[in-house]
Amino acid sequence: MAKYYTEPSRTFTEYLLIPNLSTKDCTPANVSLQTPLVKFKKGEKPAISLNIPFSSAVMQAVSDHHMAVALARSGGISFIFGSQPIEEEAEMVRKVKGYKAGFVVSRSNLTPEHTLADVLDLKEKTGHSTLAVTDDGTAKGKLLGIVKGSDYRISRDSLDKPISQFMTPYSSLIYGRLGITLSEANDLIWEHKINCLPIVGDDQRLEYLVFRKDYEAHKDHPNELLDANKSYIVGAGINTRDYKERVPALVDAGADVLVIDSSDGYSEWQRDTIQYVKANFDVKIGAGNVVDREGFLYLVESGADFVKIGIGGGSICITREQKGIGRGQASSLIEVTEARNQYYEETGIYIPICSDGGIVHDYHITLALAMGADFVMMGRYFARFDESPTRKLKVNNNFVKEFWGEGSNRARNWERYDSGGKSGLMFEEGVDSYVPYAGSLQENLEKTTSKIKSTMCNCGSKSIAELQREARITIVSATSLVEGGAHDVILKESGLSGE
Ligand code: RVP
Repeated sequence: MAKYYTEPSRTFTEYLLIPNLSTKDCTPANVSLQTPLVKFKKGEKPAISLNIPFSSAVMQAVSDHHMAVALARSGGISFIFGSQPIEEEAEMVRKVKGYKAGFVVSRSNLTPEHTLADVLDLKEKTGHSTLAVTDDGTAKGKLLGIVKGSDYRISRDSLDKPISQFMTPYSSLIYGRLGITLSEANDLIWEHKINCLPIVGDDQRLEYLVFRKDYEAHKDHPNELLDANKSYIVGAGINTRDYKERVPALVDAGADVLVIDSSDGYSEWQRDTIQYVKANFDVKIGAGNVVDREGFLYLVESGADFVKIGIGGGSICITREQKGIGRGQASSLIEVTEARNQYYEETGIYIPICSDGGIVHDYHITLALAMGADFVMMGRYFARFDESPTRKLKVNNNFVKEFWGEGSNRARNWERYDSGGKSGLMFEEGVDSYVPYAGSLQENLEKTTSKIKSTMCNCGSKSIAELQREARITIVSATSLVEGGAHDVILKESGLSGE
């Protein structure tokens, strides 16, 4: 006979946190959101920790190299989507690893033979007013000069004037040598009152440009998630089909951590994939998704460095409707956390849990952490920002961004839903949708993290570990849910949105 669970499967909205005593030192400024990303032994430190408990979903509409840089800059991690050709995914990883905070590869380049008309044309296209002049017009060519707005006068100079006649030539340029630190570069920028410092390698090759404004931005990101070489940390999605080709390429590109991306991770395919990676590479690997104790322990015993929880709760996910599998995210987390804590007591090995999908309100993140998650993975949340890879459109007079599920016809990521049969997507498990455009990642993250910290202070917790230990959580009744929002008043239009 089938096993029946006595408790219904519940989700975040059905729970609330009850405040604990807030001591005077428990202020948002004293709250740390640092959290382990990968497993570690009692008394030791994890090889990788996040500075904020946020990861962006392994999705075409969410995690490309731009998102990865922006999120790592704020202290979290992106997992670059794996539903693309291997070389393209590896290239995105390479771009993140090659991105030096503050050092940018020049994106507007011309040769000395180009003309003022070409300069104006490129400026119009890119919006960059500083252009590098190289022998071959590429970002890594021999640097021959720089053109900035003050080098020409549109009213006087003829449009066919060659760049060689008005650029600031290499011999008069202030430049830095490759290997210089960002703060040394900044000193040169200040000393010489310039806005842009080219960084030059052997044979006068242009390597990077450092802009005054980027240095300021760098100082605004104290939480940056960097590896030992000061490159941003990045993750990448893999599947259980082509891992023998995909993993070597991703490791070679510099991926710090991999994750097997699957809607149902309780499978021998996942075990084989983890064991292959562990036997051949020194790279961390997370696995999932599972929703119960058995699935969790299976992946842990297979060697997973973290485990991802959640089936069917994603905003664009229709797996529950299509296949009738899944579980409320809160119930999954509560059961898996218990298994994780017991495993820790028995073995002294702590396995981080990632709560994936179904975060609708910011407070759901705090609840997920209180219920035992070490970090969350979000798709919809990040899809709304400038940094997500999709188009921003105006629909019914509102700005929106496109957002589609990996199981939708649009993404055709059949490997994620693969049950070992024929390759190809037989039916959809995700939808194609819009999400309201919400602006920049940094601004939104600041707002969300300040809410989390504030709630943690209410709960008397200065760290996520403390919150997991001390939180008191209650189920809410359907009637008290109504009382939780504004009620029995006539709402005025408000410009201040909740999220
Ligand atoms: P959400 O944050 O609620 O948008 O959920 C994102 C999660 O949804 C992903 O991390 C993934 O686990 C899941 N997903 C992605 N595509 C699909 C689908 O098409 N069904 N589901």
